[in-house]
Amino acid sequence: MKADITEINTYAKQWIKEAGERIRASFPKTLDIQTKTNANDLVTNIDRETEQFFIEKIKGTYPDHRILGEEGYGDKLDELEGVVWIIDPIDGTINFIHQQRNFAISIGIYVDGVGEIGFIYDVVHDELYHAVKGKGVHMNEEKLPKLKNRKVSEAIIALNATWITENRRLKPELLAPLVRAARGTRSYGSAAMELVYVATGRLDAYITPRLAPWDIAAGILMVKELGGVATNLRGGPLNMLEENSVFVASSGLHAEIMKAYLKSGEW
Ligand code: 2AM
Ligand code: CA
Ligand code: CA
Ligand code: CA
Repeated sequence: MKADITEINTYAKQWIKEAGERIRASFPKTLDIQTKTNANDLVTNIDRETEQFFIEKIKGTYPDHRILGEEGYGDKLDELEGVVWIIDPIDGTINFIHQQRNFAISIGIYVDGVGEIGFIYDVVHDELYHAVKGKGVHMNEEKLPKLKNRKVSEAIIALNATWITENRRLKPELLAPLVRAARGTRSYGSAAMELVYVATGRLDAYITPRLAPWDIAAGILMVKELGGVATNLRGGPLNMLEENSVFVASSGLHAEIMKAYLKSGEW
């Protein structure tokens, strides 16, 4: 069976807009918030309901498609054959709870392990970022230009300071020279939005030691489609079946940071 990418794309867009409408409609209501692995690892009824909404739609239309979703209502996968929807129903749950902004729905659609379609929906701003392999990236109807290459000295780099404390996954002694050399650092608390910001040029790079496939499945397609590079911190490929460290930037900046700051491989 050959996947009809155009049809899948049309349905996905319709469903993600509908899911966004439901999330916006939930704002006045009280959230049911629960913890997962620790006191700061939160999930709400809206995360769960949104994932279940997508699963019902996908399974109802495409019973043979499989789903990898953060909240666990999808399938258990150990390979990526066929059509796989990689879904984060709300990326940036803490922001969703505390700020009602800086969160997004993220969906990557992979066929036999190859990323074909990526959607990241900034629900609050009604901004739908949409990549189709070989056809570029759009924000709503507007086509995004290719990434600009900036030097480290002119770059804004997304980095979360938590990672220098938590098991020192980003070693301060390795990171400090890069932080010092860059124009600035930022942290937004939503990997999907940080990847979108790299795609739009609001950020020049994003470095983080641990993300799940649903955090990055859509966003890395956008960055790559615009000429950027997405690897792990060692410069190797990203695996959509396990957690990865992630380093994303325009190609020149990626090479410069890899060579001058991440080269030691002590990550
Ligand atoms: P979430 O909001 O969907 O949980 C916060 O800096 C970013 O890291 C968010 O994209 C968040 O996604 C993600 N995140 C939170 N907990 C994580 C974990 N245990 N492993 C990997 N990514 C995580
Ligand atoms: Ca989560
Ligand atoms: Ca996430
Ligand atoms: Ca999530």
